Amino acid sequence: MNKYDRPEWTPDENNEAFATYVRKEEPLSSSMKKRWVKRKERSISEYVEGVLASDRTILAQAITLVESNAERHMAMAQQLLQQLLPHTGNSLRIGITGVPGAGKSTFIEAFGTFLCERGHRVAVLAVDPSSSLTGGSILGDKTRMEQLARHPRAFIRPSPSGGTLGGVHRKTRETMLLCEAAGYDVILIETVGVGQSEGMVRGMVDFFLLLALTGAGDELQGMKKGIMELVDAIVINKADGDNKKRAELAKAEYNQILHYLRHATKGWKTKAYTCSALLGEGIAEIWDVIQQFMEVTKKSGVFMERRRMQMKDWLYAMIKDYLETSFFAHPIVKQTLPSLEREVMDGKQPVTMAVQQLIEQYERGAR
Ligand SMILES: Nc1nc2c(ncn2[C@@H]2O[C@H](COP(=O)(O)OP(=O)(O)O)[C@@H](O)[C@H]2O)c(=O)[nH]1
Ligand SMILES: [Mg+2]
Repeated sequence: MNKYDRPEWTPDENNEAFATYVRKEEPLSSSMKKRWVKRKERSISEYVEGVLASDRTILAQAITLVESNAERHMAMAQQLLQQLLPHTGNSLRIGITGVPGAGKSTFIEAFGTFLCERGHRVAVLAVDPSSSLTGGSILGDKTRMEQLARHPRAFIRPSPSGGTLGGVHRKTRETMLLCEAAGYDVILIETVGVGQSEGMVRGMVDFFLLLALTGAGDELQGMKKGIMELVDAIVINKADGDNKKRAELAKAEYNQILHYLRHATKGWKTKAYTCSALLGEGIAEIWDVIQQFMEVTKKSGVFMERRRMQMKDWLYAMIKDYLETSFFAHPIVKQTLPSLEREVMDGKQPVTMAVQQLIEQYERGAR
């Protein structure tokens, strides 16, 4: 011990006759530190007020709450959503899909910035059903939307990871509602996983856009017709430099095929367009198309009807998800299923009978 660490009048050694001694400061143990640093938890009303006041820090924390898989947080998040619900729904929800490398992030950067500059407030979310494996997707992306991320009117949130009860789907929808309550009037949702998230995103947006590339011939062959029937516009990106002519050709090809396909939205003809997300060309035209779409579908009632159906679908999806989770977690199912599975695989029991047997046991146990 250094002589400056203690008063001169203390004895050299600690001893019983002397009740106090000066102890050298010890570093905080990690558990102490955790307790020290842990933020005081916000109350629901603090969240509500913060989100409604468009406080970005509180909005981000509210989203974290919604994304949490902890039961206590889920209960809080639901109370929060309940209170915010009257302030939601006032945005235009746009989904953007396309193969990796099509330029989705670059497009969102250009389109989002364009909208911010016109006075809109833009929230960007990503849906990636595989993100629990790969980790935050937008941030791991090559294109990081640096310009948009710095814009005071924009809010970017990477993809949540799965977990129980609706996982990614529920979290993205609820995050969207929080952003709306915070005053973001355009929500852009980028799909990241290929081929698994299109249906999910279609189920939560008003306008769905497919970014495509030239070399359409091959791509068209490989592209599932199904996706083309889900979208409200096909935008051939990278229409710049040498690629410009080919993009125009691809546009014509797509338009020809679209002619024979079912349209995703009643009363709206899905068409192909070109743009260069990199140069910002064609972006304003796409915004015009989306505004036309809004006008047409709001007038015809298709817009509101879709939103109502989306809520209904969401309800049923959540019920199914809940039942599935609770079924497979039930002790009787957990106990019986492995042997039943073997019997079915070995051909000793027909599948239907095995299912019936399992359900009967489960229902008896659940009663
Ligand atoms: N020439 C050109 N390149 C582009 C354009 N849009 C995106 N890219 C490039 O294509 C690559 C993939 O873009 P990214 O936005 O990350 O695609 P994502 O995987 O669909 O999100 C990047 O290197 C971009 O710079 C465009 O309009 N023109
Ligand atoms: Mg991307």
